[in-house]
Amino acid sequence: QAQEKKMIGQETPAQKEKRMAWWTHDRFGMFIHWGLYALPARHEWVKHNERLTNEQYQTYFDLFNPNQFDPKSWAKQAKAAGMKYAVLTTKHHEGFCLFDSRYTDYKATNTKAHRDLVREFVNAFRAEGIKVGFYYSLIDWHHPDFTIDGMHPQRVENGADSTYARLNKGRDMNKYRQYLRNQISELLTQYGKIDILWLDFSYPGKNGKGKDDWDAVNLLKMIRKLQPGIIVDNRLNLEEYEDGADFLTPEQVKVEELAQYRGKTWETCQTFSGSWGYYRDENSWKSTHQLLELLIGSVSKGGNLILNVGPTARGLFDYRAQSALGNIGDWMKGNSESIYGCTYAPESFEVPKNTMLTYNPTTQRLYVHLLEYNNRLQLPQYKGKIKYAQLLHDNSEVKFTTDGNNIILNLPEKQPDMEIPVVELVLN
Ligand code: H79
Repeated sequence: QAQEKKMIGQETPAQKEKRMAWWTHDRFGMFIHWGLYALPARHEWVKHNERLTNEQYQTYFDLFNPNQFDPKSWAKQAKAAGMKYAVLTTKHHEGFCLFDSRYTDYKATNTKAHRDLVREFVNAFRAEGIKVGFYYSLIDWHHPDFTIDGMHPQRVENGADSTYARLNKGRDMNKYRQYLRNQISELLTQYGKIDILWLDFSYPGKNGKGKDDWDAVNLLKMIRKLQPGIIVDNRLNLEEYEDGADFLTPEQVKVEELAQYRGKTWETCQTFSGSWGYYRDENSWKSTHQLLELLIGSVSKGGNLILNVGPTARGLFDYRAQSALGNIGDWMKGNSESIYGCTYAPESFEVPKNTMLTYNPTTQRLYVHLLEYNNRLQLPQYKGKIKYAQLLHDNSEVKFTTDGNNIILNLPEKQPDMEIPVVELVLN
């Protein structure tokens, strides 16, 4: 039954489960996309989208001055929102390094920041008991050896092979591969224990890049050797290997589409407003209800959610992000038991109308999330399966009656002051 796939290392499934136990339990993390793109404040792909040259982009390097950078405040906000791990962009596609790399001058220490921003992030989040992860872009639109491909800011639309060959004269991917290795090695040796490595991303095919361009097998071997406990995403293009990735990464996928990942190990990454970097004029901010649906929906399908913040160029979380995080925290304060350690419900429990279910296999509690409030909630075919019911946030009893094979919950007339109330069911 189990598909035979090649192996890079020799970890057993049981060993992998143990290595990933904290991550699977914790369910909820913070993504942080911060870089020079916070200055133009119109998408982290601005260099690509507007085909900016290195020279044009240099303005942002020269003016980068995050004089309100306070990672302790970031960490406190993440913790208050109930997030258990955080992943920071140490370098995004633009190539700018937030850390003090020996292998480039294109780094935060050479800007008005004059500091290793990655080190301060690591220290601040660790101090709050939050696990730390590094996002590192495989793509690099600044490095002189990274070849111009179909996604590069200097790409040519429908360019012939000969055109690309001419454009790439003098660029040497061997050197870039070594740079990649060197920098990842720095990140995994100079900052203590790193819990997650989030590499982004492969786009194999014509005018693309994939595993051979990164020397991905050897890169992953090095990563595992330097940090044996680390958890690595699936964007190295090593799909042909059983152990080429630790988790799948559905990006900005709708809640309804998460069902397809059931039974796999995955984390969906989501944004507040669409872009990942700070985007001043974006008007598509999700409501608290939508954000909570993403969190609950992920757990109800057996996965994690990593929710992104794009700090401003000065180093602050934008007020809209602060307020969204606060609202999530308000909900988590009363209801986090339906998130941590939870997964999808056993098949024998039908999902009641306008609800999402999560289940804690250890305590055997079933959680019914009331997306649209109705004080008489029907639990179809639940007769005989339930011992007791209560609201999760205040442990107040919810009485119920039977109607054929169904259970009817008699919830309070008026919705409790809670964005999405949760009923906790003690099972028979
Ligand atoms: O780092 C974040 C994104 O920048 C990166 N991965 C997450 C974690 C990523 N976003 N999208 N993609 C990778 C896939 C590429 C999408 C594109 Fe486009 C569509 C590139 C060009 C068109 C999105 C829309 C980016 C620019 C316009």
